Parts: sequence; C-alpha cells; structure tokens
Amino acid sequence: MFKAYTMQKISIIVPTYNERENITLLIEKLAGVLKGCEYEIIVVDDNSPDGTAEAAEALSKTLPVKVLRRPGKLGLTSAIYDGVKLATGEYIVVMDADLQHPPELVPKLVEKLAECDIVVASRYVEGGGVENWSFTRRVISLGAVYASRILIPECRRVKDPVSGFFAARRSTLLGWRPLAPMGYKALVEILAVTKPRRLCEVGFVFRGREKGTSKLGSRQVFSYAKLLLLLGFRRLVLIAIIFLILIVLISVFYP
Ligand SMILES: Nc1nc2c(ncn2[C@@H]2O[C@H](COP(=O)(O)OP(=O)(O)O)[C@@H](O)[C@H]2O)c(=O)[nH]1
Ligand SMILES: [Mg+2]
Repeated sequence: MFKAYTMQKISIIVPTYNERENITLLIEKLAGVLKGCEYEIIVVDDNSPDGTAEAAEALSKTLPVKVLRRPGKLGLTSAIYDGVKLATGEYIVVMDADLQHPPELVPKLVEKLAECDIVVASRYVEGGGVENWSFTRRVISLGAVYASRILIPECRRVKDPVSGFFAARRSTLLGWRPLAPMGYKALVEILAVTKPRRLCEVGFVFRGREKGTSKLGSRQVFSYAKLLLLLGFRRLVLIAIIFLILIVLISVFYP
C-alpha cells in the first residue's frame, strides 16, 4: 500500500540536542520503514556536547542521512525551519529524535499527504494518547492546546495543534518564517501563517522517553506565550475591550 505513494521524495527533519543515545536507533528504524522509497533524513543538531552529530554522520556513509551542524542551541522551531530550507523532497515529515514519535507512523502520514497539505500526528483524536504523563504535564499540554484554539482560528481545525510530529508538502511550508525561533510549537506558527486548505489528523500514542532528558523548560514556555501574543494580538485586544465594556455596563446598572 505504502509503495503507491513513493513517487514523491520524502525528507524527514529531526532536530537534535543531546540525543546520542537515541539517534542511531531512530535512523535505523526510519530506514526500515522507508525501505524502497526515495528519502533523506536531515538531522539538525545544535552542537550537542554528547556527540549526537558524529553518531548521525557515522550513519551517513551507508544511509541517506544529512547532518546540519549549527553553532549552538538556537531553538527547536528554528531547527525545523533550517531543516525545511535544506530539504529536497516534496513531502516533509518533522519528528523528535527521542523515539517518543513512533517511526512506524511515518508511512501513514506520508500516505495521507496524497490528499492533504498538512497531516498532524495527534494525541487527542481516536487512536491517540500519551504514556506516563504526570497530571501537571497533562494540564500544561491541554492549556497550550486551548490557548492556541482561543487565540488562533486555524488551530481550531485540529485537536492537537501543538504536536511536534507532522507531515507537510514543501510547497505548503514556503510562506513560513519562524516567529518564535526558540519555541517548541512550530506547528502553531505554520497553521496560522500558511492556512492550509486541506488539513488532516492521524492518532498516535506519545511514548515515554526511555533515554536522555527533555529539553523543555521555562524559556520554551515563555517563547510560546510570546508566539500567542504575536499571533493572537487582535483577538486579545478584542477580548479586553469586551471585558471592559461588560465591567462598565455592570457598574452602571448595578452601582
Ligand atoms: N536542534 C535543536 N533541537 C532541539 C532543541 N531543543 C529540543 N530539541 C530536540 O527537539 C526534540 C523534542 O525535544 P524534547 O526535549 O524531547 O521535548 P519534549 O518531548 O516536549 O519533552 C528532541 O529531538 C530534542 O533533541 C534545540 O534547541 N535545537
Ligand atoms: Mg521528547
């Protein structure tokens, strides 16, 4: 079935920071599921001190792997953007290096691109879920989803607009420039800016991280708040005005 859609070259963008323990297994798994397709794996590494870039480069002798080395930790969204610039495939897949995004789902995302401009791998549709998340992490994730849905109309078209696992046609991504380069939510930007005509979702279970550690911190959360402000400014002003009018009316009628 997958073979029917191999006419298009697939570029898989994998941003990395200190993922040496995961990158080899991820690339090997991707090579397995993409056997018979024309593809390239683009690792965008931010000078990881643990030698992630060297581990990926070792595989580039036998597999179609490109490694883009950047001078320092410049952020996940900007890494995805630099990967897109380097990509030569018409079909682009963006995924994490730590195996929390299952490589086995890549063929399904790519298949769906035949009828969609962007395919989101979603935790919040049928077949989706999260493994081993604390109550706090669930609340933060759902907070991020709802904030984007309130402020950015395009984000209401999918259940998981903050997913880091998605596929897109390269032509769809051409108009996108990062607004919050240090941020984690490239898809929110992409949806808001590109306004894709055909948007699809496929369920997946976000696995627990087995090796290495998460790089999500206060800087990334701050960057997301900045992004929402930039994209939702007009709506925020409107909400503030409605709120003010309500307060004035209440104080006039119920002095
Ligand atoms: N190039 C690059 N990759 C990053 C950066 N921050 C995170 N990553 C990668 O982005 C992916 C997701 O990060 P992770 O910390 O696992 O996020 P979490 O799954 O939300 O906890 C992983 O492959 C990280 O190595 C960064 O600043 N630059
Ligand atoms: Mg992760």
